[in-house]
Amino acid sequence: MKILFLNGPNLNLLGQREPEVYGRTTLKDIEAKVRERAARLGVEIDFRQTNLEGELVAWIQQSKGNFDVIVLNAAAYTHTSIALRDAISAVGIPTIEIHLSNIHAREEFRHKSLIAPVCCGQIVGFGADSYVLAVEASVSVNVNRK
Ligand code: CA2
Repeated sequence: MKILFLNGPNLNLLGQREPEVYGRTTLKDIEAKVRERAARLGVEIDFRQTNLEGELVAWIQQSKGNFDVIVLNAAAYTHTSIALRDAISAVGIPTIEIHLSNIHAREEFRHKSLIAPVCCGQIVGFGADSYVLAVEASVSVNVNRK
Protein backbone atom coordinates (compact mmCIF):
# COMPACT_ATOMS: atom_id res chain seq x y z
CA MET A 1 0.00 0.00 0.00
CA LYS A 2 1.24 3.51 -0.90
CA ILE A 3 0.17 6.82 0.65
CA LEU A 4 0.89 10.23 -0.85
CA PHE A 5 1.19 13.00 1.78
CA LEU A 6 0.75 16.47 0.30
CA ASN A 7 1.42 19.71 2.19
CA GLY A 8 0.39 23.15 0.98
CA PRO A 9 1.65 26.71 1.34
CA ASN A 10 3.77 27.91 4.25
CA LEU A 11 3.93 24.52 5.94
CA ASN A 12 7.68 24.62 5.18
CA LEU A 13 7.83 27.32 7.90
CA LEU A 14 6.55 25.01 10.64
CA GLY A 15 8.62 25.14 13.79
CA GLN A 16 10.27 28.40 12.73
CA ARG A 17 7.37 30.92 12.94
CA GLU A 18 4.22 31.29 15.09
CA PRO A 19 5.08 28.46 17.55
CA GLU A 20 2.12 29.57 19.71
CA VAL A 21 -0.27 28.45 16.95
CA TYR A 22 1.58 25.62 15.21
CA GLY A 23 4.11 24.41 17.80
CA ARG A 24 7.86 23.84 17.46
CA THR A 25 7.76 20.67 15.42
CA THR A 26 9.12 21.06 11.89
CA LEU A 27 7.65 19.42 8.79
CA LYS A 28 10.77 17.21 8.69
CA ASP A 29 10.01 16.05 12.27
CA ILE A 30 6.42 15.28 11.23
CA GLU A 31 7.63 13.36 8.19
CA ALA A 32 9.90 11.26 10.45
CA LYS A 33 6.95 10.41 12.75
CA VAL A 34 4.81 9.46 9.74
CA ARG A 35 7.58 7.26 8.30
CA GLU A 36 8.03 5.52 11.66
CA ARG A 37 4.32 4.61 11.94
CA ALA A 38 4.11 3.67 8.25
CA ALA A 39 7.12 1.35 8.54
CA ARG A 40 5.47 -0.42 11.47
CA LEU A 41 2.34 -0.94 9.36
CA GLY A 42 4.29 -1.94 6.25
CA VAL A 43 3.06 1.04 4.26
CA GLU A 44 5.05 3.07 1.70
CA ILE A 45 5.08 6.87 2.01
CA ASP A 46 5.80 9.75 -0.33
CA PHE A 47 5.86 13.08 1.56
CA ARG A 48 5.88 16.42 -0.31
CA GLN A 49 5.38 20.14 0.28
CA THR A 50 4.82 23.02 -2.15
CA ASN A 51 3.71 26.62 -1.95
CA LEU A 52 2.09 26.39 -5.41
CA GLU A 53 -1.58 25.52 -5.95
CA GLY A 54 -0.91 24.25 -9.50
CA GLU A 55 1.79 21.90 -8.25
CA LEU A 56 -0.65 20.35 -5.77
CA VAL A 57 -3.17 19.92 -8.62
CA ALA A 58 -0.48 18.28 -10.81
CA TRP A 59 0.61 15.91 -8.01
CA ILE A 60 -3.00 14.88 -7.37
CA GLN A 61 -3.54 14.20 -11.08
CA GLN A 62 -0.30 12.19 -11.34
CA SER A 63 -1.18 10.05 -8.32
CA LYS A 64 -3.65 7.98 -10.40
CA GLY A 65 -2.35 4.40 -10.55
CA ASN A 66 0.59 5.23 -8.30
CA PHE A 67 -0.99 5.68 -4.85
CA ASP A 68 -3.83 4.07 -2.91
CA VAL A 69 -4.67 7.02 -0.65
CA ILE A 70 -3.85 10.75 -0.60
CA VAL A 71 -3.47 12.59 2.70
CA LEU A 72 -3.80 16.32 2.10
CA ASN A 73 -3.01 19.29 4.31
CA ALA A 74 -3.92 21.93 1.74
CA ALA A 75 -3.19 24.71 4.29
CA ALA A 76 -4.81 28.01 3.19
CA TYR A 77 -5.92 26.51 -0.17
CA THR A 78 -8.36 24.40 1.88
CA HIS A 79 -10.55 27.48 2.18
CA THR A 80 -10.19 28.85 -1.36
CA SER A 81 -9.37 26.25 -3.97
CA ILE A 82 -12.02 24.91 -6.33
CA ALA A 83 -9.11 23.66 -8.47
CA LEU A 84 -7.96 21.30 -5.70
CA ARG A 85 -11.50 20.12 -5.09
CA ASP A 86 -11.97 19.38 -8.81
CA ALA A 87 -8.62 17.53 -8.97
CA ILE A 88 -9.58 15.31 -5.99
CA SER A 89 -12.95 14.55 -7.61
CA ALA A 90 -11.39 13.84 -11.00
CA VAL A 91 -8.67 11.47 -9.80
CA GLY A 92 -11.03 9.34 -7.70
CA ILE A 93 -8.39 8.26 -5.15
CA PRO A 94 -9.64 8.27 -1.54
CA THR A 95 -8.36 11.50 0.00
CA ILE A 96 -8.15 12.36 3.68
CA GLU A 97 -8.13 16.03 4.67
CA ILE A 98 -5.90 16.85 7.63
CA HIS A 99 -4.96 19.93 9.65
CA LEU A 100 -2.63 20.55 12.56
CA SER A 101 -5.00 23.03 14.17
CA ASN A 102 -8.73 22.71 14.78
CA ILE A 103 -9.90 24.88 11.87
CA HIS A 104 -13.46 24.89 13.33
CA ALA A 105 -12.27 26.59 16.51
CA ARG A 106 -10.35 29.33 14.70
CA GLU A 107 -11.35 32.36 12.60
CA GLU A 108 -14.68 32.11 10.73
CA PHE A 109 -12.94 32.02 7.32
CA ARG A 110 -11.15 28.79 8.30
CA HIS A 111 -14.40 26.99 9.20
CA LYS A 112 -15.27 26.39 5.55
CA SER A 113 -13.33 23.70 3.69
CA LEU A 114 -13.98 23.57 -0.07
CA ILE A 115 -12.33 20.16 -0.27
CA ALA A 116 -14.19 18.44 2.62
CA PRO A 117 -17.18 17.32 0.48
CA VAL A 118 -14.89 15.36 -1.87
CA CYS A 119 -12.71 13.85 0.88
CA CYS A 120 -13.55 10.65 2.74
CA GLY A 121 -12.88 12.25 6.11
CA GLN A 122 -11.22 15.03 8.04
CA ILE A 123 -8.66 14.84 10.89
CA VAL A 124 -8.09 18.20 12.57
CA GLY A 125 -6.67 19.66 15.74
CA PHE A 126 -4.16 17.03 16.90
CA GLY A 127 -0.99 18.80 15.81
CA ALA A 128 1.64 16.43 14.39
CA ASP A 129 -0.53 13.53 15.55
CA SER A 130 -3.11 14.48 12.88
CA TYR A 131 -0.54 13.16 10.38
CA VAL A 132 0.13 9.94 12.31
CA LEU A 133 -3.61 9.33 12.75
CA ALA A 134 -3.95 9.81 8.99
CA VAL A 135 -1.62 6.84 8.38
CA GLU A 136 -3.99 4.68 10.47
CA ALA A 137 -7.06 6.14 8.72
CA SER A 138 -5.51 5.50 5.29
CA VAL A 139 -4.97 1.82 6.09
CA SER A 140 -8.57 1.56 7.29
CA VAL A 141 -9.94 3.31 4.18
CA ASN A 142 -7.85 1.06 1.90
CA VAL A 143 -8.89 -2.17 3.67
CA ASN A 144 -12.58 -1.24 3.62
CA ARG A 145 -12.38 -0.38 -0.08
CA LYS A 146 -11.28 -3.89 -1.12
O1 CA2 B 1 -3.93 23.75 10.81
C1 CA2 B 1 -3.50 23.51 9.67
O2 CA2 B 1 -2.86 22.49 9.40
C2 CA2 B 1 -3.73 24.53 8.56
O3 CA2 B 1 -3.88 23.80 7.34
C3 CA2 B 1 -2.49 25.40 8.51
C4 CA2 B 1 -2.58 26.52 7.48
C5 CA2 B 1 -3.87 27.32 7.68
O4 CA2 B 1 -4.00 28.27 6.65
C6 CA2 B 1 -5.10 26.43 7.70
O5 CA2 B 1 -6.24 27.22 7.93
C7 CA2 B 1 -4.98 25.36 8.77
C8 CA2 B 1 -1.39 27.45 7.62
C9 CA2 B 1 -0.08 26.77 7.36
C10 CA2 B 1 0.99 27.78 7.57
O6 CA2 B 1 1.85 27.32 8.57
C11 CA2 B 1 2.65 28.24 9.16
C12 CA2 B 1 3.64 27.74 9.95
C13 CA2 B 1 4.47 28.59 10.60
C14 CA2 B 1 4.32 29.95 10.47
C15 CA2 B 1 3.32 30.46 9.67
C16 CA2 B 1 2.48 29.60 9.00
